[in-house]
Amino acid sequence: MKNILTAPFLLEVAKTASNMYRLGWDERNGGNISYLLTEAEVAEYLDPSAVIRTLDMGFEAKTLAGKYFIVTGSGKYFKNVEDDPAHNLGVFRVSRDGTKAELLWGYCDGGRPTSELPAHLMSHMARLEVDPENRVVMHTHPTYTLAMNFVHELDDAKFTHSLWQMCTECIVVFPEGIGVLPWMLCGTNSIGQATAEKMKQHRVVIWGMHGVYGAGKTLDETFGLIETVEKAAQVYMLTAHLPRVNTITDAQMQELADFFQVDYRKDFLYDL
Ligand code: 2HA
Ligand code: ZN
Repeated sequence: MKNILTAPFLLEVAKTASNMYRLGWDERNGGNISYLLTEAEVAEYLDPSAVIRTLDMGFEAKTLAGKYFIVTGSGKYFKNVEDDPAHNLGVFRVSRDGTKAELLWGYCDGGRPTSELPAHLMSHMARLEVDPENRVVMHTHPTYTLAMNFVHELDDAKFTHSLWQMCTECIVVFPEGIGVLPWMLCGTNSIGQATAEKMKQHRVVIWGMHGVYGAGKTLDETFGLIETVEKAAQVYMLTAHLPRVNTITDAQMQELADFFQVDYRKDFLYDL
């Protein structure tokens, strides 16, 4: 069996965490990543029958039963993942009844998956319904997106419209718009359910005055999605207090969406 520390999926999660840390998005233990793995991928490195510990998840993820994930650990720092994957990451399978995590590797100081596991797995369930190729859910605290939460109305259409206006390519990158939740207590099943509900329509969900969730087929795609939202929020925050001289009009956004043939949220354009 191959050494899991050389597994491309592990190396990519670790590299992504470092990248996000260096962008200033994930202070201290902020942020978490979950990545759905195939059994074949896992079996190259681990014996799927060798369960180290079984952890109660506190919710039911029935449609994920038997599925494998690599997930950042609770209380762990993105800063440290790359140097010490075994303490900061874990690989587990969701039990047959969907309520437990069967740990195969990692969390080696007795740790457990992120406290945001409900939001992660519930989001995976919601996204898989819409896109069977979805494999990644990422939570992070990008600075400008967070800043914008304090000065902009927390409304799906209005928040999306403001972001679309800030970078020409935004409407092409996230044509379905973004979902926005009010401030809610994090680490709970309720915020998990609310996130998953928004994830039925959007790959990006803002947690009001907390951070953002992104979902996608690959780590690259998901990171790129959040990066685009954050870039737009940065431009918004750098210009919000200045007189607006030029703007990307709704007609121009419509032209972009038509040209790139994306199915955009038409009700998020015009007269907001
Ligand atoms: O796990 O970001 O939302 C650290 C967090 C909680
Ligand atoms: Zn958070």
